[in-house]
Amino acid sequence: PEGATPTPVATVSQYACQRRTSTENYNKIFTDAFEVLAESYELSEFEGQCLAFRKAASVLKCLPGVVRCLGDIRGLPCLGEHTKSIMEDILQCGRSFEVEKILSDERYQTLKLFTSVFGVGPKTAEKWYRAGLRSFSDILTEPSIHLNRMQQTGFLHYKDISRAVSKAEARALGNIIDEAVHAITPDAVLALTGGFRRGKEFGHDVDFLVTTPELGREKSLLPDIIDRLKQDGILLYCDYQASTFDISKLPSLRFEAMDLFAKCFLILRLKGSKVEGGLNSAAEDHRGWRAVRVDLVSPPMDRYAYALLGWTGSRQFERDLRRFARFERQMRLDNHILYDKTKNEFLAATTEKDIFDHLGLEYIEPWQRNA
Ligand code: 8DG
Ligand code: MN
Ligand code: MN
Repeated sequence: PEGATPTPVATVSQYACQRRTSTENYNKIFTDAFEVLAESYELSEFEGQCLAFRKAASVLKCLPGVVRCLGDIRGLPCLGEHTKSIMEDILQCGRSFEVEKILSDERYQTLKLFTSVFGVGPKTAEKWYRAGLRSFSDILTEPSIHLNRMQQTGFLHYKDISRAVSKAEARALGNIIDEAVHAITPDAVLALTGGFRRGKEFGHDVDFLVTTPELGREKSLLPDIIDRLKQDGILLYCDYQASTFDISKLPSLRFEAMDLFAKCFLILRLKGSKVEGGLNSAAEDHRGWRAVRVDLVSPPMDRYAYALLGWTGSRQFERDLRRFARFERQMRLDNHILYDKTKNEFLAATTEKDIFDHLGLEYIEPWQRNA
């Protein structure tokens, strides 16, 4: 209201790694709108604008309540003129016309549909769109289109894979992986990572980190797990990438988001996943199983803390950890190492807390990393 004294807002950092962001998002109406804009810019390869909207959404996600007027966001970082005008529309009309225009755009709709298939990235989607294809049946009946194995699997299990994975299903998969790794090596170390480690109720996949205390022994771990899952008859798809990580070449490593550890992107057959309350889809009740995406990464034990921190996410949290290290500490952080450019040395860490300490950051619990 007119003349109201502005409420003092505790300073919110521009870095997600200096904010605590639980899974509770009071400003979904705004962050959903920003995500549409970010996706639209991403599909048009406007990286800067895409990132700007992702950053803005991330800032709103850490707020302890609903934004009711533009005054509520005064002083917050990462909210520019464009984001504010979108918020103003939503505050005034309950919706944003710019977002609605994107949502009804044929190109956006088609690219979103195509990239929702496992194995189809923005480039392939764009190529199909330019060829005049608009639907799955267009793609599947077009004789000139060759689908790779990943895309064939994506179409085959489309319904299952696009349905969210529940916490109960993640737990059931955890038990399956746990049994497999410990049958292979009793001293195996298994950790849940990704969104479920951050306390999310649903996810698009389930992410795990597996390793063993014996250095070098982890090299055969994923192939052995994959063999077991195959023998158990639950392996529907497997894309295994062997490690290209070489510690002796560390100083020349490029610092980037992708890591060099052994990993595999799987689709597993999960039996009897009953949702409490019995809200199973008819198809699942009929079959008694569903297909689920599972990611496994297997770093050597001395890289455990960095890998765990890197694979826990969220993506925005990871991005800002790296940005903070670089611009505020003259350090380089990635999934393998933390390097201090001033001291010219690699910093050792056995826990995530060690890494936060090196960076001079307060420890942020996994469930506070939903930036
Ligand atoms: P969701 O599955 O519930 O949708 O969310 P999520 O668990 O946060 O996302 P994710 O796509 O499964 O990624 C989890 C973390 O793993 C994320 O912080 C990024 C990180 N990650 C890497 N390397 C790779 C990689 O090569 N592929 C993928 N997909 N994720 C990677 O550090
Ligand atoms: Mn995940
Ligand atoms: Mn994943």
